[in-house]
Amino acid sequence: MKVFQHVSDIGPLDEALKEAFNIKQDRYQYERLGRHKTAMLIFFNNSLRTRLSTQKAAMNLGMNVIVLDVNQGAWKLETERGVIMDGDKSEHLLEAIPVMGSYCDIIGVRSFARFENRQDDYEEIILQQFIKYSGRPVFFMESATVHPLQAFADLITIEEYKKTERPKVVMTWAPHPRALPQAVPNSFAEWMRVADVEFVVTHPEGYELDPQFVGDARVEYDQMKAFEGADFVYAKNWSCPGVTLPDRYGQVLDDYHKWMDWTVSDRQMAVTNNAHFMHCLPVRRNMIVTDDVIEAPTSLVIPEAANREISAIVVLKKMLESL
Ligand code: AN0
Ligand code: CP
Repeated sequence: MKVFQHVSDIGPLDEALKEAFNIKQDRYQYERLGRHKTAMLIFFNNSLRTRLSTQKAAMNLGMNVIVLDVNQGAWKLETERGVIMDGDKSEHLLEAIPVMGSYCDIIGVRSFARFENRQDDYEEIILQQFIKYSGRPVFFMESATVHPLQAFADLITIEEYKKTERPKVVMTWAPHPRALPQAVPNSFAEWMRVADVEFVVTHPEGYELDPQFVGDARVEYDQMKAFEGADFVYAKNWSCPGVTLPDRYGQVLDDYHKWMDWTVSDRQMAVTNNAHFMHCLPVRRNMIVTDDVIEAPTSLVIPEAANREISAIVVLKKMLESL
């Protein structure tokens, strides 16, 4: 595997899941595979889970790991070609990327949407440059539009906790005071459409996700109706994807106070099939979800985060095998 961006990159999902559960039995069984190989994890944005779980995964595979926080100690990077660099940026990505590539064998990059220009974000201009100029396999650790390590961990978690062959999985938008990316819901939708689940998305009007991810998944604008009989509730806020409202791309459409009845609480959970609650974290309590729901025994947020180590091992293993 040379790029890990889309669900299709990992191959058949049943085989990827089998590999994940095999690794879960003994997460150190491939500790010789990564000997004398270096993983470089590059962060343009903050992280807790991705940073720790991916680092741990690489160490489990016997790799050396280098973590770079671009905004803490590295030179400020220009990303656009043709710019006269007379501002605060001391170095260009076009030099920095091959230099970083020369010190490692596999590169992971976190670079969120900038919300300046929808086309730039959706064309993944930063990650595409890493793919083109690093000379290394590149995996996405949340880019402008996708977060596949998260979606894979979510799928592993659903597979572990499902009580029926084909569970109903509801992804619900929830209120948030600041504009958040669409990467998590995009990838979750993309992966759920391939997985063997009944998938429903619910959000207020204006938050329609890009069709390349959500496809023809059922969209239900009535949140309570969407929750009926759900086996898993996956909450996430996202800003306007600019699909039905192109001028509002990356914005919070309304004062969040108006949408507080979308906060996942016992009221909505009561109409589900005793659903498990999921969220990728970090989560703002009593905005996205109430204390009671996230603390309930049916909440999966901690095992879900723990599965990030497993999804990262599967992905790094596949990349190591392709070197
Ligand atoms: C990010 C997001 O919503 O995409 C990261 C989630 C994994 N969340 C925040 O920036 C709070
Ligand atoms: N879920 C997730 O990716 O968390 P971090 O932003 O802390 O890495």
